[in-house]
Amino acid sequence: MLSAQTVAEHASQDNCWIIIHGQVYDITSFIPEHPGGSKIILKYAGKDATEAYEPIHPPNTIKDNLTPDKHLGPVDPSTVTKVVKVLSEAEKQRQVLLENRPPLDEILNLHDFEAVAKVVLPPTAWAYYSSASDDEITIRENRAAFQRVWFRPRILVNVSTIDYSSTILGQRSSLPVYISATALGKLGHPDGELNLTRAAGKHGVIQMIPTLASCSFDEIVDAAQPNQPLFLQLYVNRDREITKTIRVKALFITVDAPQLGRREKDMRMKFVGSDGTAKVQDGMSGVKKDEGVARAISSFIDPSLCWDDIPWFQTITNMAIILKGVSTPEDAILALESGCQGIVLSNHGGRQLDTSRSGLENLIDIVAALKTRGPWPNPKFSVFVDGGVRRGSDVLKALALGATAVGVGRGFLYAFCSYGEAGVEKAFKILGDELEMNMRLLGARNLKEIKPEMVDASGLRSHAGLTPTDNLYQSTYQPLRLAEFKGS
Ligand code: 173
Repeated sequence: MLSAQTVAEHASQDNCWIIIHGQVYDITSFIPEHPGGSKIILKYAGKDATEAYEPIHPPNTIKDNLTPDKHLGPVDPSTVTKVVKVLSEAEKQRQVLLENRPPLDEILNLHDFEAVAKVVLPPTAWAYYSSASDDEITIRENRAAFQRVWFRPRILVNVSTIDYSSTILGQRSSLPVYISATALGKLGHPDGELNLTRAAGKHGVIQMIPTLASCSFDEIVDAAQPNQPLFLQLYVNRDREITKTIRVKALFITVDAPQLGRREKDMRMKFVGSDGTAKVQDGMSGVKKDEGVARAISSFIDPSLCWDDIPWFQTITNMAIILKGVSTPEDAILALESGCQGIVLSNHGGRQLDTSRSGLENLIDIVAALKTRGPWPNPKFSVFVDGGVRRGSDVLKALALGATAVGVGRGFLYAFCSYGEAGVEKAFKILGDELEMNMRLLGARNLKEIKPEMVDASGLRSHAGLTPTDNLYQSTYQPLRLAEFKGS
């Protein structure tokens, strides 16, 4: 077994070993390729890098990027001295804020979690999670769209008992909501995605495991209750063989991200040091400036994925196949005709094609098109919506317009970043309470009684007057000057 002292002897650019999770790796040849730049790796040359590595790398990143001969075996734990991390002033302040966050009792809605997360998250985590592409118009439209749909409540219905439980892809769910995949949970909380798994297991909610979870697939499955259903998000890997090894109930294939969108909040973090001040730009560090956390780890995504590949997926799995990221009736019909079991109307939380429409708006055309091609609702074809869902009333609007269920990503992510598993449980409770009250006020006792007539979506297509402020443009634009008068 290697001793930590031996590892420490390999601490230079042309001879560099590091320790991650008790294993020693020779990363010398990988240094120039490291998407985060060479400087950051060299900081850990000859040392244990686990703590810095873990939150921003999915579990097998190092193994997948090095040939087996670079894996030098375990380090003798008795030789490793724990490095005491020196906290920056900004980090100390953040930890004080985290300790002093409002008690969970004071959280009244899902927006509150986001407000707390914004304060308590490390800046890189907040930037990665909250960022959306380009001018961030679609992310704002996702919220705005719900606000352009109005209720038409029915009165004098006996609403003493309300039941908002649902069945999603054949699985019982206590809410008409599932947890949508969001990557890199450990950036925001040491237990990462397990917070969601555990809370979901307790409350009968279904979690979609992200391809790029911080926790391994096995860790998540082990944290689940014996019969807890799980869905799986799939980014199709360039190496299709890897895809085969994964097994779950329903496969949500991401189809809106052949290349990741530019999330500029995330990208700019490369220019900020851990103390919040500007990083020295020496031009030599090898940092790819066009990549934030997300793009840096996205090179495995296969941009050649196309409709012709769907039959192949159908041969390797009996799971339901759902296409995540459909926006048009044309593609919805193709998905139906190619034998998929459903679609998610999603714009990837506004993180992909900016100024694409909201899933809620697309739902209208897509439901109309699907009605021409079979029974409606179609028990064999589910239509999910995600993006901007924060309230029980949002959920009801989507259901009224024909959605089978809705996905919530950031809403639950911010809940666990701020309060761990208890936060997620609270988020479920809030959504349940909001659903119950709104269904009572709407005159619907169960989800079947939520009808299209209960909403007025006539304004949904109108984007007039709702153009979001173009922040970047407005702060750089210089107004034209008027003609100058002599002597004035
Ligand atoms: O939205 C994302 O950030 C995302 O889907 C992703 C994809 C690849 C790597 C990391 C994140």
